[in-house]
Amino acid sequence: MLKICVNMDKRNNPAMIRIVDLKSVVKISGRITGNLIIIKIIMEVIKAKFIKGIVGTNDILKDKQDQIAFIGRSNVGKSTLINKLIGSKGLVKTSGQPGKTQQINFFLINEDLPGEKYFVDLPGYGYAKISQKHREKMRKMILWYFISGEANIKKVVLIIDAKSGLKDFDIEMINVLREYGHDFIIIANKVDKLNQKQYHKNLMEIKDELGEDINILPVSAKTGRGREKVLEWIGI
Ligand SMILES: Nc1nc2c(ncn2[C@@H]2O[C@H](COP(=O)(O)OP(=O)(O)O)[C@@H](O)[C@H]2O)c(=O)[nH]1
Ligand SMILES: [Mg+2]
Repeated sequence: MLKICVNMDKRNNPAMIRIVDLKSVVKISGRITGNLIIIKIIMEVIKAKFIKGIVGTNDILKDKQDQIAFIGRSNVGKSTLINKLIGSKGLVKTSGQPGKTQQINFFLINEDLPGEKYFVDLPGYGYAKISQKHREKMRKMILWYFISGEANIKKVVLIIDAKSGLKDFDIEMINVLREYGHDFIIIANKVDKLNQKQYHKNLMEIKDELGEDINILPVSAKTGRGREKVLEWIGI
């Protein structure tokens, strides 16, 4: 919770706006239109720590804390993106061995600060070198997390590779997220690998496939492009 105090002058006009807790606020801008005060507050990830990894039902799911879920196929850059968002190089293990993270990992973001929440890193799906049986187990665990209703999922970040576009698993996930009413965004990562022409072509194709109402953001976890927009959407 962010506390904002507005001191009124004698004519009841807002004379001074004071942000009480400034610790995770990095930029504030404001304007007054008529009797409306519009304030834009950009916040930052100040701290992040690993809490635990789970493989099924667990007490942490019942925690009242909001969860922001990150999901994507193996190797789309999910770990790199989470690290970029939290400003850490190595809290989330990126992998020369994709598919290594086979748990649902909970990270606590901005503990005791406004916007405190969990980032939940789900296992990457589709790593070629694991057995079909194991892959199916991962798929079921991912679906259980979104369908069971046990987790307090506030928002979902679905990451795809902007170069290779939508795959079967992404479509399956999007259908599940729509069906269960989750608020989600699609991040087209690795746009730094595309030239201008490919960029427009690939983004158009994705939009054509999913419909105009879809929330899609071009991002590069490598260069940091789109980072602020993602944080803003997440509600940091
Ligand atoms: N060019 C480029 N490479 C990226 C980007 N994000 C991740 N990568 C690379 O993609 C590979 C897989 O990244 P990782 O975060 O481990 O993927 P994950 O399996 O989805 O967690 C690594 O070699 C990363 O350095 C990006 O935005 N641009
Ligand atoms: Mg990973």
